Amino acid sequence: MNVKNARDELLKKLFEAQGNPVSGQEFAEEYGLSRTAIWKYIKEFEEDGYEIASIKKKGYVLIDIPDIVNAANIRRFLQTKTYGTTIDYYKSCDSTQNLAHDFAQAGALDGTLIISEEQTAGKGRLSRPWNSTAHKGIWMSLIIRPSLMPQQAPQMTLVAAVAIVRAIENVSGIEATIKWPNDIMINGKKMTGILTELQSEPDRVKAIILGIGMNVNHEEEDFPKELRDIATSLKIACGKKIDRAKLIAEILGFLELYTKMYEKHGFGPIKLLWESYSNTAGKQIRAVMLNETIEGTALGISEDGLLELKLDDGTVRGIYSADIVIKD
Ligand code: BTX
Repeated sequence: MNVKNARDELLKKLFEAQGNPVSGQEFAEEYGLSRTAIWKYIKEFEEDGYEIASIKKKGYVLIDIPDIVNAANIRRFLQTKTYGTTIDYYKSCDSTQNLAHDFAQAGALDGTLIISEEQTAGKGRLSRPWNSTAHKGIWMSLIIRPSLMPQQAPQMTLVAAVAIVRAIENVSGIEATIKWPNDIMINGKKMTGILTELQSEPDRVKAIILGIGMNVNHEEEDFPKELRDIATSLKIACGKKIDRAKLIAEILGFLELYTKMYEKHGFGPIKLLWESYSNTAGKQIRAVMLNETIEGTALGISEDGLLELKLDDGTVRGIYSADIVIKD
C-alpha cells in the first residue's frame, strides 16, 4: 500500500468509526508505518479543516467534516463501480479540463475524476471563460473511455445533462431543465455548463473528457456583476446549502448508469429522458453559430442528438452546435 492510500485509508477509518476512537498505534502496525507518520496525517487532516480529538490511550475521534470535495468526502457517498475509483483533488488549478487531457494522454483509467475547489482559468466552449469561485461550486472533469464511435461523442453532452438533472433532483428536490445542448437551467438562469471534449482515433474514441461546471452554494454576490442576470446556483434556488460531495457522488452514479445505457442501447432511451427534461422543444429560438444565425421553431432532437429547427420557409435544419436564445 502506498503512502497516499494509507492516508486515505486512515481518513476512511475515522469516518467509519462514527465518533469512536481509531487507535493510531493499531493503524501504524497494520500498515507498517511509524506513529509519527500517523500523527503527521492527523495534522494534515486538521489543516484541511477536519476537526479531530485525540484521546489518550484510545486514539483519534473525528468530530467534524469540512465542506471540501476531496476523495475521502466524495467516497462517503459514492456507489459506482468505476467512475470515481481514482479521484485527483486540487485546492486550485488553472482548469481541470486541461489536467484531465494530460492525464488521459498519459493513460488515466476510465472513470478518473479530476476536481478542484477553484479554477483560475476555467473554460467553456470556444475557450470562453468559466467563472469558478473557490469552494462554492463543482468544477470537475471526468475521463471516460466508453466503447463509442467518435461521431457518437457529442451526444455524451446530452447523456451528462440528463444525469445531472436527475442528481440535482435527488439531492435538492429542484427540477432543473436542460437547454440544448449544454446548459442546465433553473428559473431561466444558467446553473451548470457541460464541456465535452474528445481524444480519438479515426474509428474509435480513446477518451472523452467530460467537464462539468456547477454553481452550487453561491449567493447572488458571489457572481461577478456581468453574470448576475444570467447565472444562478442551486442554493439560490432551494434556499439551503448543499453537500457538494454528495451531489458529486450522485452525478457520478447517474453518469455511469446512463453512459452504460447509451453504449448498450444507443441514443433512443437517452433521447426520451432528455426530452422529458428539456425546455427547448416547441420554443421559438435563435441559434447563433460560428458562421450564421438562424431562427425558427425547435422541434426536438434527432436520433443523433442534433437540434431540429423548423425555419419559417418550412425546411427543417439539424444543428450540431450553437448558442441558443429562447425567444418566448
Ligand atoms: P459555454 O461556452 O456554453 O458557456 C460559457 C458562458 O457562460 C460564458 O461566456 C459566460 O457568459 C457564462 N458563464 C461563465 N461562467 C459562468 C458560471 N459560473 N455560471 C453561469 N454562466 C457562466 C459551458 O460553456 C461549459 C462550462 C464547463 C466548465 C467546466 S468546469 C470544469 C471543467 N474545467 C474547465 O475548464 N471547464 C469545465
